[in-house]
Amino acid sequence: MAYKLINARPSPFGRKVEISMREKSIEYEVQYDVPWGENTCTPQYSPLEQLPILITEKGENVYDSGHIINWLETYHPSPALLPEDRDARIAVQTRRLLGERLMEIAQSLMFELFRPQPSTAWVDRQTRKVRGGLDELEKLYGEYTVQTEIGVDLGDLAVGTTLLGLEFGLESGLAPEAPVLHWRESYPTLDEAVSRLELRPSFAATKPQMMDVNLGATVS
Ligand SMILES: N[C@@H](CCC(=O)N[C@@H](CS)C(=O)NCC(=O)O)C(=O)O
Repeated sequence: MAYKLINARPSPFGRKVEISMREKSIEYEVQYDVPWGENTCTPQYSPLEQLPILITEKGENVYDSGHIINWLETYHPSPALLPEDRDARIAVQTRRLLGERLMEIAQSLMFELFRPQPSTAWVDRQTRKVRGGLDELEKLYGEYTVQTEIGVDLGDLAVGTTLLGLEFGLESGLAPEAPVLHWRESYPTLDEAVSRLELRPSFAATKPQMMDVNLGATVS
């Protein structure tokens, strides 16, 4: 197998990379790792010690999901996950940006909530930012229809994996309870858009799985 993806089982970041590889029909094998575990191999491949990491045919290590996806778009341009048209391209990149940053901000909120004495000011600020991102995406998906019969774009990929990642976090107990993370209840347009994305074979084949880690204990 030419490509190896080092991934964490529940990772929305890794899922995003896997979906783009499946959409591009690129064969790969997956090696799972727990980046917070004592025996992690992650530092051998990435100075940032984060997953996912793609090991290419030439043995290069490509890390950070956004960079891996840009790398894949460069070396495997077909099918393109970004449209040619300039306005459409910017619109996709805006949704992508919101989806990617939302995951990072939600992670910052979750880690704070796991601490023995979370800072109220920090929790309020991150909660406001998550809500702001969700409000904006609800608006943007009201102006655009997900067309999963044709394919997915990098915006759908980032938004879908982030929102499904939050949902999986709550269901599995990996994420702490926080009302703002229950996005389906408050955002009907996003609920519908993500439900359509879940029908896409690349999404269906890459559902998050549990990992043997207690994030709360790790953080606190
Ligand atoms: N910006 C990174 C974030 C990746 C990330 O947070 N990965 C988690 C696993 S889901 C990780 O490796 N965390 C370990 C750490 O940050 O120390 C990306 O998009 O790849």
